[in-house]
Amino acid sequence: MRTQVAIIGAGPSGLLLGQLLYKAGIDNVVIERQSGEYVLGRIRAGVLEQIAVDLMDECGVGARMHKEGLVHEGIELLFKGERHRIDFPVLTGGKTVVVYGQTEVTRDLMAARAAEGLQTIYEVGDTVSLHDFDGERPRVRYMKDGAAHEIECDFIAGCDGFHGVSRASVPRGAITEYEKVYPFGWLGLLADVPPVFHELIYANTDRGFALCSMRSPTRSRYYVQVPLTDKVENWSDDAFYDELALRLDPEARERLVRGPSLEKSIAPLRSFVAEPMRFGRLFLAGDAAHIVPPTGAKGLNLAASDVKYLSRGLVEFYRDRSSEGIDHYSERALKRIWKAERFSWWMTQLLHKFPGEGAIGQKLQEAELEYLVGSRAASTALAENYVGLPL
Ligand code: RFL
Ligand code: PHB
Repeated sequence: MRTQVAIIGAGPSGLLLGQLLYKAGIDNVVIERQSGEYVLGRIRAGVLEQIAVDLMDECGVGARMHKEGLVHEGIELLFKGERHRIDFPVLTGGKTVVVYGQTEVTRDLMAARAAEGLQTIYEVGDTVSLHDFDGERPRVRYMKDGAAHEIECDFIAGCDGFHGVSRASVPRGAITEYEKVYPFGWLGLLADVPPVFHELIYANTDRGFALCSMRSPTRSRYYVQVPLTDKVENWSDDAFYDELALRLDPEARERLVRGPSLEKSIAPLRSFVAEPMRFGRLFLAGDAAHIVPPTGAKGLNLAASDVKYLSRGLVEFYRDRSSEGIDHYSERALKRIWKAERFSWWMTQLLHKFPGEGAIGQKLQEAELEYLVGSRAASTALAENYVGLPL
């Protein structure tokens, strides 16, 4: 088989890239390890920056997002038992975010891909291998239903997430990795109950961090910080709600509606960047190149901005015969990535309980939070990062 761009991974990065390239007349094939249903079953991000919203529109898949997505004009910070609102439009000149689940983003992109008859090869397991991307004719090999296949292409886009094969295929000496692993995780629960509040609540408490998020007016997504040693099997739904309630203010606690979990899982927290993001004719995008702790809601949004830069570069290559865009892809993307890494790290260290930091750690966080909500300059810094820095 031959295509122009072989895309590894059918997560948001790979599907967004495929759709943007298709719109520009660039042929592409997506190769995914899992089944489509499996990909849709992973409950992840919930908050879209305007850049991600615009990209969905550019892909021609924005209709349902505009109908069902919830425009949010602020978040609440809860500390010392009280909530304080950060108003995005007031602080950022009118900007907002949209609450629309990654599952729905993925579903809309998969549907568009299927409707256009574009090729997605699912369920290839761990059989993908990348070849000759240091030359002009890269190839991707994989096994499907017991048969070996090869795709010849002009470029490979590694959109296969943190544990994917693309980054791992780069010679060790050609890549520098920066990593920080946090000493706790997030236990998340999804349930068909109305959210405790119409905006997201980020809570700093002496029992640890909690987040009240949502997917719709009838579906809630809640998280509590847990030790890395905790096992999800040992957290009953009741135990989860009991712990969440202890981390909320009295009003929110009062309004907390309990319901059976549709999904419950523990995610580790990590900051990670691999530099550069290009090796010959292989490009990395999204979680394949970088991870942020979810506290700043930046992971999916960074995937979107990577794809925006990369698709632009590839379109320029084919349409204008210019390699300027792809030559600067890594450098341009990394500038934005490092800013989001910084913001996500900062939100994480501000809101979580760090083992060993003790009472002074808690007091220092509370002092910073008080400064944050009391200073327009500090609130603005949070708001402009949360809604997304310009491209
Ligand atoms: P993905 O979504 O991991 O998709 C990669 C795809 O590649 C496939 N794959 C392979 N395919 C072929 N061959 C191989 N060898 C392969 N290896 C892997 C995988 O099966 C998968 O389908 O990466 P992508 O597309 O770059 O998207 C990144 C986002 O998923 C991620 O950044 C966000 O989910 C992060 N994130 C959040 N981001 C936000 O912007 N806002 C949020 O509110 C937010 N909340 C979150 C989050 C992530 C979380 N977890 C669980 C990590 C909340 C959580 C709890
Ligand atoms: C979510 O709804 O899953 C979510 C929202 C905000 C975050 C992280 C996760 O910062």
